[in-house]
Amino acid sequence: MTLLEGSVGVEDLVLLEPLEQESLLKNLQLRYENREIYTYIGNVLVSVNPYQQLPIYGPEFIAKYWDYTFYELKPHIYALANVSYLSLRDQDRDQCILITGESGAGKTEASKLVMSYVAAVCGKGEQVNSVKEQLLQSNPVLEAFGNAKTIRNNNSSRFGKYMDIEFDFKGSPLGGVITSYLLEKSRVVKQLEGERNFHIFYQLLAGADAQLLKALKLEKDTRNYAYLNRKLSRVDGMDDASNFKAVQRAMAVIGFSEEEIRWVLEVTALVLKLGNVELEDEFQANGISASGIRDRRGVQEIGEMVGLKSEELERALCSRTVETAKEKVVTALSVTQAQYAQDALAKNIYSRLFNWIVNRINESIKVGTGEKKKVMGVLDIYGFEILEDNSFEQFVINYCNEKLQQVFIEMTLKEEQEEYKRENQQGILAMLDEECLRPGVVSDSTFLAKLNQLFSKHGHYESKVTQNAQRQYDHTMGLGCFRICHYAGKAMWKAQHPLLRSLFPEGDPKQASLKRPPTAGSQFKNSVAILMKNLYSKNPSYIRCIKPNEHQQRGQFSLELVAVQVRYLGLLENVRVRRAGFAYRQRYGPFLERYRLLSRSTWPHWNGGDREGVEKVLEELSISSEELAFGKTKIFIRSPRTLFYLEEQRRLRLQQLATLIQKTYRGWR
Ligand code: AD9
Ligand code: MG
Repeated sequence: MTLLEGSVGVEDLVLLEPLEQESLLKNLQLRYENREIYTYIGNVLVSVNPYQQLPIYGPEFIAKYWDYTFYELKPHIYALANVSYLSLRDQDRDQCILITGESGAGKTEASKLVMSYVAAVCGKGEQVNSVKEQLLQSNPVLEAFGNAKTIRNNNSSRFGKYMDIEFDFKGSPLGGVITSYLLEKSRVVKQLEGERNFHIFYQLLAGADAQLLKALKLEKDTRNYAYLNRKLSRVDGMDDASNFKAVQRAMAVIGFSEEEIRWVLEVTALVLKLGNVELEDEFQANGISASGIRDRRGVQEIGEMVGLKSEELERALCSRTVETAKEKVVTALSVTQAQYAQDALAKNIYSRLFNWIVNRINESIKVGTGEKKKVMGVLDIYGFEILEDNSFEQFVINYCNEKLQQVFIEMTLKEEQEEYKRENQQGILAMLDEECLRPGVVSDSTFLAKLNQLFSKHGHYESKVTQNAQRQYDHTMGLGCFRICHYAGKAMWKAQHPLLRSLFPEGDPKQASLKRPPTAGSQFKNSVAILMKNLYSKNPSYIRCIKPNEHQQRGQFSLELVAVQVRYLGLLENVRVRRAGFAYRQRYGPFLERYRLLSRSTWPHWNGGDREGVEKVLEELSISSEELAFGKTKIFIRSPRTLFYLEEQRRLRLQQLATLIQKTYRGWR
């Protein structure tokens, strides 16, 4: 359990010799094959998805990582969570944990591990425990409504999530705020082959008892629903029925009333039933085609369930009202247009339901404004996706990922600079110049320019994807389907159903305005901008997730696939930047604890200060002063070689001590 463990590669990529793309990949592979999925780049955690339950997350591991400092144990997500939590609790610094990686790389699992670690170590007591429980139970609920099986991931997040967990001054959790980003609502009406709709639909059909199904006028068989991919109803290893029970329990724990839970299920059922409404050509007058509803039963059932006149719904689907300041024009829609309106309505209802659920959870977990809070934000977005045909949704997903990459670059660099500044005002920057791997690095902006240069070589990340996506984006913006939604929204507001009605406030004549609502694209851009600002104000920790193979299989490590990710995550550059400064930095206390056995002055007893102790040790080992910088709270070591040397000396010394003890022991006998 050291920084370096020969047989399983280095635990910190900063120590890699030689440092190249190939050795970096090999190191990750070697570790992966030895079930070491975590590796550091300094304080950044690289995590390779194991696709199997590893026995490293139990309470005994939580206890261990709680007791030790960062570099004393093997790399672990708990170590990162621990540092972040302690910095929040003891240094009063707001935190954020940024988790990136492509679809299926393990971001959502990582975010849950962070949350469960923090929940396990922060605060005690009945009140605190119930807050923790509410925060943790938000996960199954949001996953049921916001995750789906995709080709890449059986439990793929189809929305972005940022969660602030708020603590009091002692570090006990008070509550939190969840922000969700643009749900992929097109999935509600259409899925690719091999993919499913959102989990909740299958959970509901599989898990509801006969009575509930009857009340919701649903049939158990997923094949009866046009909006569910008929070829695919089950996912291996996923128990929809028992997950349904878990979701209902979780909602109750969070504080949804029985009535609210029923409303949510009714609106979910409504979406399924809406998809089954069949439209047909009704009449052909003056060469204009118009649509009508083939079988009124479905529409009537929907109407009964949500208290809406079926004519109202029919009108919402089959005609369009365009309002201008002066007049109101009603036009009949062709079948194709009506089907479009039908899908748009279903998508709208579902995505608004999702937002309502997020808001409802927030109501339960929100913290009074009067209290002074410390905050830990956890960001888990949908992963980078490159499909044959990138749609608006892929653009949004990738846009968010790119922004995040930008945050990562800027913040890691800023952090490096600031640590030098904090620790030692002069000297260090000058020392950087000569020997470092990237000479001439003097400011954030030159650093950044250099990195930009490096990144632009990986053309598919920065330029090509962005440009393609931008075209898609502009195209989508031009569609302006809002008017259709607008009218359907009015019809939904007329429903008696309290939840459904509240999802469409624009239907209220008192609220009605002709102002064009902001487009999804501009809303998203704004919310990402707010998010970025929020992240910049916090102390960041990074988890870089890597997907080892395309088959969701344990034990398979595809060098090519990982190489692509290592490249666009910029891991090699990350290690270089880190090494350009000092490879290793550690607070004096823990460093002395580890190495004090190497000096006669500090072993076996040392009564002086930590920093003086460290000086003594390094002096006695004749480590060149060029290799070292003494900061205010930390020792900096320039090259990995020096650290290798220290470690080797320590190993020899431990052996020596062991022999000594054996001899003494024999002597006693
Ligand atoms: V997406 O962008 O939302 O499509 P994620 O979130 O990156 O994606 P996720 O966390 O959902 O991926 O991980 C995918 C699957 O990998 C999980 O459902 C688990 O089966 C598996 N996984 C991920 N991390 C771990 C882990 N630490 N231990 C065991 C894991 N299994
Ligand atoms: Mg996810």
